[in-house]
Amino acid sequence: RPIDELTIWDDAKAMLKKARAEGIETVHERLDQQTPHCKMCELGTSCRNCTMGPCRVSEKKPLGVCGADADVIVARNFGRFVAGGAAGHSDHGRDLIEVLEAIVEGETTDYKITEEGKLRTIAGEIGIETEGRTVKEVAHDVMDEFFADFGSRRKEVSFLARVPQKRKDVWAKLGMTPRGVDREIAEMMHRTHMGCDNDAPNTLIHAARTALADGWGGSMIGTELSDVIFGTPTPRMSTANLGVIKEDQVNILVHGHNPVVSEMILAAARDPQLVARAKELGASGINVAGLCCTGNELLMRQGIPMAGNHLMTELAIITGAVEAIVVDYQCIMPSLVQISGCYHTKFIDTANKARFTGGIHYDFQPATAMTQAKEIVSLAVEGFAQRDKGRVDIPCEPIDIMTGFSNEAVIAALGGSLDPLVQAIVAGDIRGAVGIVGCNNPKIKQDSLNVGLAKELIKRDILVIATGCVTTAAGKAGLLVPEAIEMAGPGLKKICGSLGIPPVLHYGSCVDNSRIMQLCAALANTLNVDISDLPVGASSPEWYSEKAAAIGLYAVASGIQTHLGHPPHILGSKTVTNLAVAGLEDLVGAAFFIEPDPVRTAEIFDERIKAKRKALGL
Ligand code: BF8
Ligand code: SF4
Repeated sequence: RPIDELTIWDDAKAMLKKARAEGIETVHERLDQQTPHCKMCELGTSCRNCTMGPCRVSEKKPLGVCGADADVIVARNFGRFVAGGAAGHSDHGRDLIEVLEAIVEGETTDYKITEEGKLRTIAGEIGIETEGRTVKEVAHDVMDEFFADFGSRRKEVSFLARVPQKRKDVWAKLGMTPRGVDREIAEMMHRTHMGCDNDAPNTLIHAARTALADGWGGSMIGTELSDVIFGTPTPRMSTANLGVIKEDQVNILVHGHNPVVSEMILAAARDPQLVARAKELGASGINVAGLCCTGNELLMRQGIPMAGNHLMTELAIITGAVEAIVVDYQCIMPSLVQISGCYHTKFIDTANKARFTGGIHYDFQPATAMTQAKEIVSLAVEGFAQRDKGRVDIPCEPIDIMTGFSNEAVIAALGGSLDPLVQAIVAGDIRGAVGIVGCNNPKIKQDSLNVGLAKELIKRDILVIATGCVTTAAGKAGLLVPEAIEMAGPGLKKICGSLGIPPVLHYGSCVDNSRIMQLCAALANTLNVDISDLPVGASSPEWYSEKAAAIGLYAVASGIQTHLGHPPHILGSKTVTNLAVAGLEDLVGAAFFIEPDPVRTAEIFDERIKAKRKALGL
């Protein structure tokens, strides 16, 4: 396909041209090789769950060897897909509990409890005594409580304390209340074994329960403990696009999701000895820039620059100016090892659960984190001498962005409570809000929908909250700076203008979608309504991953209408598809809608927001 059809960005186009000139294959060429995809897999009607199969069901052959029909097979496949996403987020959350454990047990001094106040607030919310107790005592109990949230012995995960009672009643009635994070994921694997849950709607209810265990369990724990350990984000300025890579510096890209590794890399990169060594080798300093969600984590808390989102990860290396790419887990294309091999770039993986053949491996542990981080940064610094200056091409100047909108920061900006936001919604200056979240997908022109939808919504006085890979897209489009109010409708322009904030707020990584859930729950509690009564929506226009499916499903199950730019692999079952796009509305007060056009998507959100406002008497 011609490069102009692949992306809306000039920096991406320049690097795709360079890749083609240098004979380097990217995600786009590999997609072309894989197209057309298997139709059965696209429809979700192929099953490999046992060795009586694999089976592919169709009108001609409607049953698998065991007798499973298309509904059962599609529901099982989708259930496992969601479980994969919930597992990713939640295992990330568990890693934060383990870091907290290492702090409490005195195994590490590299990590600390930075936000004692937040730790005590969380403890109070989940029923842990804080009065007259030391921070370590409280942290110990929080750690135990969160570890227990992953197990089997609970009626509900701890953070359900945040959920409006009306919503909890909906879940209880449907058997959708998430009990333990690992339990729901394991039960999904059990249910989808041959000969278990052979009733598609029943499987989907459990898929929703699994997703809720992610959104209100694993992800929420991940976000909250990251704040406790690394600090609650506050508004700050930074920059984005490939221009953040610096020709005269040692460039280290952090990629993946968990701040546990990337925070330490950033701290090590500020070590005076390493900086001095970089200077000895002719660099002016050490530059740490972010990719994807671990980039978002560091951007929110430390203001590091963002080199790019999912489809920029290969292209960042192709600048030829990256000494090292340091990864933890999730969304790291294995092709990055191959592309690093075409340059002097060192590919360094840091998690035993996410190793890459051909990468340099560190078994990163809390007890040795800073020592390991310094070794990694040192590898990058020494690599500067091997850079081939003739192959360096940094295609643009960076663009300014504003970041750091945690709920705490928003409430502080509003003067201490959500009331001014509620008043702005009541007055109609802010008609509603939509979270645009998730990924890039090479099947879609990169960021065309992410940016297109954000622009259409703010025009209509609908506040946009961005997380994950949508962040860099919104940033590059100039939407994450206060001046972007010029692209917004009059009400949003007035409110954001008076607060000095952009009409698109960066709320963090994908795990941080839990911040949006918490905000919705707080708004619903303030108004004494259910989340499904709020004039809000969610969208993942260019999603690709299992995690995005889990996020979409927990949003819907929490009562938030959710848009997807393209369908998951469920269209082979009418029962499953109808449930997803309609039936769920009756059950949980929200459903998915699939729409590839951003203008039409904004219209659909607009209609829904109008109806919700009317029902609230606004
Ligand atoms: O968790 S948005 S491509 S990086 S899955 Fe991945 Fe999608 Fe990016 Fe973050 Ni989220
Ligand atoms: Fe085929 Fe049933 Fe086995 Fe799936 S579980 S592979 S449909 S026999």
